This record gives sequence, C-alpha cells and structure tokens, in this order.
Amino acid sequence: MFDNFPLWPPQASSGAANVDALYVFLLLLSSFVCLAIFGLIVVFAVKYRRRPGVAAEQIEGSTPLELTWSIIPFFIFLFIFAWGAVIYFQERTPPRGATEVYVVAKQWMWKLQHEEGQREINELHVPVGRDVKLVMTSQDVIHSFYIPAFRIKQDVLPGRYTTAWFHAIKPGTYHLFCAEYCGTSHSGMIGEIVVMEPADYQAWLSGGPAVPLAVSGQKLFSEMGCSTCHRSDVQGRGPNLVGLFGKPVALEDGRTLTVDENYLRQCILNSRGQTVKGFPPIMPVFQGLLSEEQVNALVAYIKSLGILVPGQAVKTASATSQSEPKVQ
Ligand SMILES: [Cu+2]
Repeated sequence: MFDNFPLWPPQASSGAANVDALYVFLLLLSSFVCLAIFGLIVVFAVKYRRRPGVAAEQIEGSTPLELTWSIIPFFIFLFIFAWGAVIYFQERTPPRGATEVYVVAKQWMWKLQHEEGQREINELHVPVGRDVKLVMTSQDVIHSFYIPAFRIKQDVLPGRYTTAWFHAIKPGTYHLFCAEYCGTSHSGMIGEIVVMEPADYQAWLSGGPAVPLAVSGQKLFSEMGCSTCHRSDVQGRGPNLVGLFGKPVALEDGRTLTVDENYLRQCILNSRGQTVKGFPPIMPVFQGLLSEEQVNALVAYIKSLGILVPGQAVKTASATSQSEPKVQ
C-alpha cells in the first residue's frame, strides 16, 4: 500500500539500520518533549485560568523538581552522544582489506576507478556483501559524495583525499548525489550505485580490458623517473617505498606521522616540509604536472608495495605482476 510513498530511502548498507534507529529514537524523543510542553501549556492555561474572586498565588519553585528535569535529560543527552559517537566511528573507520575505489569529482560529474582498473562515470558497480572504501578527491571545488540508501555522505575536497566506506547488503540500483552546492549544474551531478551479486560483479569486472590501477601507477613511476631515486633493491637518494604504507615515518622537521594516502599525495605533488628524516629535500615538485587520476595511480602503486609478507620476495617495480597488483 505504501510502496510508492517511501518515507525512508532503502536500507541497503550494513550501517543503515543503526543510523535509522538513532534517527527514529531522536524523532520519538523530540515528539514526546514537544507534545508534553504544548500539552502542559494547555492544561495549565485551563487549570490556572483567572477566576473571579480568586487572587493569584505566588509559586516559589521546587529544587527537587528542577534537579529531576536537569539530571534526567543530562543522561539522555549523554546516551544520545555515546550512541551517535559509536555510529560515527563505525562510519569513519574503513575495515581492513576493503576493496578500494578512487573517486575524482569535478564540475559536474563523478569519475570513479576501481583497483582493477575499470573506469566509470556517474556510475559505480559494486558487489553485495563486500567492504568498499572510497578514496576521494576533487579537481576543482568542494563536492559531497552522498548515497542516501547507504546513509553515507562525505565532503570531497580539492587538494587532499577524504575517505568513506560502505558494505552493501542488498542488490539494486541506488541514487548517488552531490550534496554540496558546487555551481550551475550541481543538481545534475548525480549518478547510480549498482549493487550486484558477486558472480554478476565478477562478470561485469571481466567485461572489458582494464589495466589494474597499481600497474598504471608502476608504469608512471618509471616514466616520471621516480624509480631512479626511490629504488627497491638498494637505498637510493629517496626513501625506499616498499613496506612504507601504513607505517610511522620520522620527518626532517622532527614530526612523526603515519604514511597514509594523504601523505603520499602531498609528497608526490610537493614534498617541501615533509621530507623523510635523513634525506635531502631534492624531490622535484609535480604539482600541475600530474592529473588527479595519475596521482591516484601512483598512490595505488605505492600502496601495493605496502605489505611485506615474511619469506616472500619483495615486490620490486619490475616484478609486479599484471593480475595481482596488491600483496595481501
Ligand atoms: Cu558537486
């Protein structure tokens, strides 16, 4: 009966039910408080109305009453805060081993690229039941990647990466919106998320020739001359990048930070001020020389060198196989 009157978008991700539960709780609580206030206004207006011959009586207030209506809401708010924080941390923490999709936003379209190399525009195919992490950046203004059915929304900013993740639980086609006003055709910056059964997804993946992103990155790595300094066999003039991703690194200025996508990105484009301790600041600036897609490919390549498996030969630039860009 209410099929054509959806109050909620479909719950198509693992996190959707949690978000809705919190939302419904807030809605019910707010409705209760709202009704209680307006109900009491009416009741008191009638009960304490002016009556002929009755003088108004001064009421001084009650400490127990005020304590009650302060302390109970305090704990209710704390409960809401804790509940919201749990959901927030779940939504902000991509699980290990998630499939990665690189997203580049521009006025006014979404460009998406799978780790396996497939490119899409305004459309993203994903398998059901798999964690998918989005590594997103913009090549012009601020956009926002919003999938109501998954209950995720994340700003996409120029000059850096932001991430989001989801775990689709229901095959189907869902809306993708840009949720940040980004210019004239902002309302047209929409797309579709197609959630497929794993077998269908595999068939879709193998549908066309594609070079894995890390392999494109590897090619670029040698074309741009990165491999002359960042060597994987001996220590070169730049840091060895094998096994670097996800590890803490000490910088020349005394800071220590964990190597993540943003650090790699900043170092590739302009490493000034971020040089690794013990290395001279001689890396050229690549800002303006690389497209966002090329930076993504380089980052994906460096990440594919990221995990060292004991007893297994270190993947070097020449040994990365075409089919298996990532050592798990
Ligand atoms: Cu936009």
